[in-house]
Amino acid sequence: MNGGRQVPVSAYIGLGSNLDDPIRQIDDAFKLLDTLPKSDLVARSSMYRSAPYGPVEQPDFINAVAGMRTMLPAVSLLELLQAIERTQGRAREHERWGPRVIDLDLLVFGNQEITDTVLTVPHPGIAERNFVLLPLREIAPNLLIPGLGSLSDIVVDVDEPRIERIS
Ligand code: A4P
Ligand code: MG
Repeated sequence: MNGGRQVPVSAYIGLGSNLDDPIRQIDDAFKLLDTLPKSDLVARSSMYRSAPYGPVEQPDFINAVAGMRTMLPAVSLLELLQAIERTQGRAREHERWGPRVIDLDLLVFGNQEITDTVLTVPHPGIAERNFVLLPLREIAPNLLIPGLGSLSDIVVDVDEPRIERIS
C-alpha cells in the first residue's frame, strides 16, 4: 500500500508521419502531448527519417518517440492520442499500413500488458521496427518492455530499409 497515493506511470508514445510536412506534424504532436491532462511530457527523442515499412508504396516517414509520466489509465491516454490525431486532421479511413498525417501509437505503458479490443500494450510491432527501437533507445536505454525483455537486448535489424537520424 502507498496510503492511497497514486504513482504516475511511464508511458512511451511512437509518433509517425509521412504526409503534409511530416517534420511539422511531429513537432505539433509533441506540443499537443505536452498539453495532456494529468500527464507530463518528460522526454522527446530526435526525429528519424526512414523508408516505409510494409507493403504500401508511399513517401518516407518521419518518426520519433515521446516519454510521458501519466496518472491516466491506458485507455484514457489512447483516447487522447486519437483526439490529437483528429486535431491534426488525420482522415478517419486510411489504408492499413498506408500514408498518414500523424500516427500516435502507445508503445509501452509502465509494466502493464494489455490485450483487449481497442488496445494492445506493449505495441506488437516494437521489436521489428527500427523506427521505433532507435528513438526509444535514445530516451530510455534501460527500458524493460513487459513480455519482451530489456530494450538493450533487442537487436536492431540491420537489414531493415534505410533509416537516418535527422535532428
Ligand atoms: N490499437 C491497439 N493497440 C494500440 C496501441 N498500442 N496504440 C488500436 C495505438 N492504437 C492501438 O489504429 C487502429 C486501432 O489500433 C486503433 O483504433 C486502436 O484502437 P490506427 O492508428 O488507425 O492504425 P495503425 O495501428 O496505425 O495500424 P496500421 O495502419 O495497420 O499501421 P501500422 O502498423 O502502425 O503501420 N514505416 C515507417 N518507416 N514508419 C512508420 O511509422 N507506419 C506504418 C503504419 C507503416 N510503415 C511505416 C510506419
Ligand atoms: Mg496507430
